[in-house]
Amino acid sequence: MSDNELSPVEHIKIASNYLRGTIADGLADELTGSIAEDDTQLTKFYGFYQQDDRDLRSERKASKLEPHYQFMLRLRLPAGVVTGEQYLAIDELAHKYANGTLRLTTRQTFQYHGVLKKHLRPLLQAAYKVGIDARGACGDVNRNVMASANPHLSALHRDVHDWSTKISEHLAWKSRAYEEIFLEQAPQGEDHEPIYGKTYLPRKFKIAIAVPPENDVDVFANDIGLIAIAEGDTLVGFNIAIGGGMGSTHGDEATYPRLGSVIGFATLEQTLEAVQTLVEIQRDHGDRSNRKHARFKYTIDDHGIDWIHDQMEERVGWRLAEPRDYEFARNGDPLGWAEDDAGNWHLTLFIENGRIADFDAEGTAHYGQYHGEPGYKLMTGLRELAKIHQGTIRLTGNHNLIVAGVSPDNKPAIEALVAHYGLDDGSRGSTLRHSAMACVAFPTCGLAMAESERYLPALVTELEKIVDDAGLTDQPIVIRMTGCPNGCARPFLGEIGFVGKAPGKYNLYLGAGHDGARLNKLYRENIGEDEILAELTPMIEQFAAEREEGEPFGDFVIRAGIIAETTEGRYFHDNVGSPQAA
Ligand code: SRM
Ligand code: SF4
Repeated sequence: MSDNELSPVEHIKIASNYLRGTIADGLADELTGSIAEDDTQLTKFYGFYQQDDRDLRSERKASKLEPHYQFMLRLRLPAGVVTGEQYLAIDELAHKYANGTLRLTTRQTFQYHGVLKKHLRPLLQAAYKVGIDARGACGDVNRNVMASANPHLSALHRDVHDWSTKISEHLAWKSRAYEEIFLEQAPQGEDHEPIYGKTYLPRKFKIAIAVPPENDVDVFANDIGLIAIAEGDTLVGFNIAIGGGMGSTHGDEATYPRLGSVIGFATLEQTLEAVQTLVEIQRDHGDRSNRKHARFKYTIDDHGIDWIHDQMEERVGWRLAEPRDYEFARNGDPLGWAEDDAGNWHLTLFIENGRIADFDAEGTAHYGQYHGEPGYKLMTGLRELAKIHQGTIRLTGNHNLIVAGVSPDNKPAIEALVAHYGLDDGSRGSTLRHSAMACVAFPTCGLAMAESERYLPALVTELEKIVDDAGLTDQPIVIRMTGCPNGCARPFLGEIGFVGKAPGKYNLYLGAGHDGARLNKLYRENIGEDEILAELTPMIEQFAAEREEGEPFGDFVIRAGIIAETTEGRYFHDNVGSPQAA
């Protein structure tokens, strides 16, 4: 490819001297709250994005002020595991350097919002002191490696956690720019990126590990999904699924969500080599001219799975074995207490939309920007819990939180705090609410077209009435909402998916698999709350009357002829609407 055909971001990477750009100068410039435009592409590799407060945008413009620049900072946390001590440090930093809230993400890590430029360096230094960095949390490299969080198969989960860390370290970018710019360490010789080279990857890259029967990480939404295969309690290898991704653009059928294709089985000895090789195939063949066509899923669909096998064999000298049998039951989190095989306890708590905050008597946090239950001291409650907890804290891919490894002796004290602060161990909110997930969107996300995190709770309240009236109070229906089609809460894996189109308007998608193994399909376009409720009410009533025993909602809408099945990502845009209308 000639240099002229490369996308602007490729040129920025090439000229950056291994990601340095002019970031250090930008941090020192006190005249503006922002950094240079080219550097905003580079800082993603360090885990942070330049944003502005969209709630204040028009007010600031009217007052002829620059936008209220601030940064979102995401930590790298393989498998989403921290100690109590690390949790306390993360909580403290939210108050000291961010907006006093924490956001659990859909990929098992913590995000800070509202970080001012002058606070970026101190925040990253303080996180580093407790053993946490943000290297590669965003950017054109491998991102946070996810792993099944549900602890009920503990021996396997320990192994899988180790694998997520191993892969994360192996694929982390290596330039010393992170240490030099943010930890203020002296340069040490030449930089070298053994896997990525100077231009890194054409686009973001994501890896997750699932432990069947739980698909709590939505393994098929990743560029590489590893499905743990065990003999008894012993991990023997992984089925490898490739080419998952959610991102798409409204009205552009060349873009589409795609679920990973299971291409084979790798033994433990082969796994790291297989993963690195797949990353290298994407490095060498991914589209570097058009970022909308640059994810691994398009490289795969353009060349075919056989080509991937051939490429792998050429590079490593062996082929993957046939995939082993596996079965997923669901992609949600079972809430509440679970005991493991060693007699320890794990408590999964529901965190609505992943937002950890203390809500005041009016039910708001951070100057009214976030809404929750009036008087709910979630952030304080979790902090108190972390103070006495001796095990780890694990984040889930559904932005919930697990108090993991509680000894029988410590369990009563944890239970007392859960009761005191009214934390939701599954006994408070409805089944429907517990199955719902929203992306961040307003006020921080620069790409949001509609509200998501701040609106979904109210919509769920309306849907709860319909579900209760239909006698389906205990029926889990996976609901996903995003403020745009980039897909950050994996909306195309919702049995009911809402994707923002404009303020107050959403596309409604139906029919994903309850186990995260089938995409949904567009049912209605650009509709508001009244139309959403009018569409869903008869459908939910029909489901209550006609469903077969154990039949999930996503399967029912297809069997009942309400929506056509999406069999593959590239057919996502076919038969849109009802099968009758197609
Ligand atoms: Fe995402 C961009 C938030 C998970 C697909 N995502 C963004 C940005 C950074 C907006 C931007 O580029 O300016 C959002 C920042 C919002 C904010 O204010 O915090 C953002 N994404 C998030 C998080 C925080 C949503 C959440 O509610 O938790 C998730 C952070 C995960 C993490 O810890 O790493 C998050 N994003 C995802 C996922 C889900 C997943 O990976 O399982 C997806 C779909 C899977 C995929 O990658 O295809 C996802 N985000 C995107 C895309 C579309 C990528 C594409 O292939 O087209 C963008 C836009 C882009 O990259 O151009 C995006
Ligand atoms: Fe922002 Fe869109 Fe991602 Fe939601 S899905 S956080 S609106 S980029």
